Amino acid sequence: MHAWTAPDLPDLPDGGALVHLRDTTAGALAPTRPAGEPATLYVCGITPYDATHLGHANTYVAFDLLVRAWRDAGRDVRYVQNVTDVDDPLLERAAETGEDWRRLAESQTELFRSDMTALRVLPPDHYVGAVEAIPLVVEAVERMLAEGQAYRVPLPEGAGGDDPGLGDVYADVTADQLFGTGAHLEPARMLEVFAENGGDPDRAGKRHALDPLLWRRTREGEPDWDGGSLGRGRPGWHIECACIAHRHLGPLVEVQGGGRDLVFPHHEMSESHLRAITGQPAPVLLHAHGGMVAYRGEKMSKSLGNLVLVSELVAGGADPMAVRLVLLSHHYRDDWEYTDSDLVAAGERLGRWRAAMSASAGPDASRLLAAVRAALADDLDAPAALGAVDAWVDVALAGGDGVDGAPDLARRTVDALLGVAV
Ligand code: 5CA
Ligand code: ZN
Repeated sequence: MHAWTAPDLPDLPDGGALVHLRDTTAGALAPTRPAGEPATLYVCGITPYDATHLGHANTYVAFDLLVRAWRDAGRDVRYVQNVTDVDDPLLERAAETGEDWRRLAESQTELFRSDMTALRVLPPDHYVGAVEAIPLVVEAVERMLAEGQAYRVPLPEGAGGDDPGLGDVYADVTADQLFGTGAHLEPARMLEVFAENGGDPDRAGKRHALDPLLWRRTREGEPDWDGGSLGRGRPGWHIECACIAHRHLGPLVEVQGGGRDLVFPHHEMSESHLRAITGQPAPVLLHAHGGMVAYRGEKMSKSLGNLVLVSELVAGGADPMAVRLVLLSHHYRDDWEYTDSDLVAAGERLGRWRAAMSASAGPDASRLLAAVRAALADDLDAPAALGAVDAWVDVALAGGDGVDGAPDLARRTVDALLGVAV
């Protein structure tokens, strides 16, 4: 499917530094690869059954900073994002409201595109829907079955359409020696989190309670597709991301990203599937996860309904760049709670930046550029970058240093590196 229109990316002098990210698996800061190596990034996209809320936006703006810092450092970035345009929560929401599931997915994906455009998020190079990826999934699951990494589970009564003999297909987690080494959870905790996040530990006929679904055969009232030797059905969630990442990024995903709610089971499972597909023990170099955004005391989530939508803030008159500044004022890995006063403060900050950067002369901005680059290279420390810009703006508004063109360099710095157009 198509992504969205790319915002302009102004040129900056020289180039940025090597970016370090905190790797969730290692629990430590780790260098990304140097210029010369292709930069491959996979970020888990939305399940389009409700519009973009600030939690989603926080995740995509965080990885947008990574893309910007990498490009500034001269890396050749290949960025892939998926859309989970068929899955249980989407089908359940469509069934509840009586809306056609395809129309729901299309309309919410379109709203996401317009939100990302408003927030000046650079689009992925490949934006791929789960439905589009079905042939890849079928091929991978057929191979996993043939190689003994997956197995069939008999269907409940009435499932399977015309061909109930073929079962659903599950991955065998015990076939992967490295399963569990991503999230480092105790077995009991793995079971709990699995059950809370789309897993089915109690499904009769599975070999292991944690085995994840790869292919779900036809069910009454659910869409299904040709599954070749698997029989008609639809893809599981984790295999979708593994297949899309492998197809578009090749054997090594340098960074796999998403919100922290995806550490387990989603990223544990999808990396395990990637090991099965590639035969490589470490198909993901770094796992990076954003914190959770809350509202009114709880994690912002579609299922709880405590959403602050980007589109509603903008429709209510908020400047999208102020919304972006709200997000950037928190470190991407921190958990935080949105309040309306955050937006007011961000609007005031934006006003000060605009005033300072519209002048023709101001304080030398080359040190500002270096400070913003250094902040981003250090685990995408946007709050530190905003602090450096604020310091420059304070001096500028106080009438300091009349260097011709300095405000223009400051403007290009915040646009290219922070995605804030002033
Ligand atoms: N389609 C899957 C990933 S393959 C999915 O998780 N979709 S989602 O719509 O539920 O979430 C999209 C992205 O937003 C994920 O990276 C998720 O981790 C992140 N996210 C969801 N809720 C929040 C929140 N409250 N705060 C921060 N990030 C969030
Ligand atoms: Zn995913």
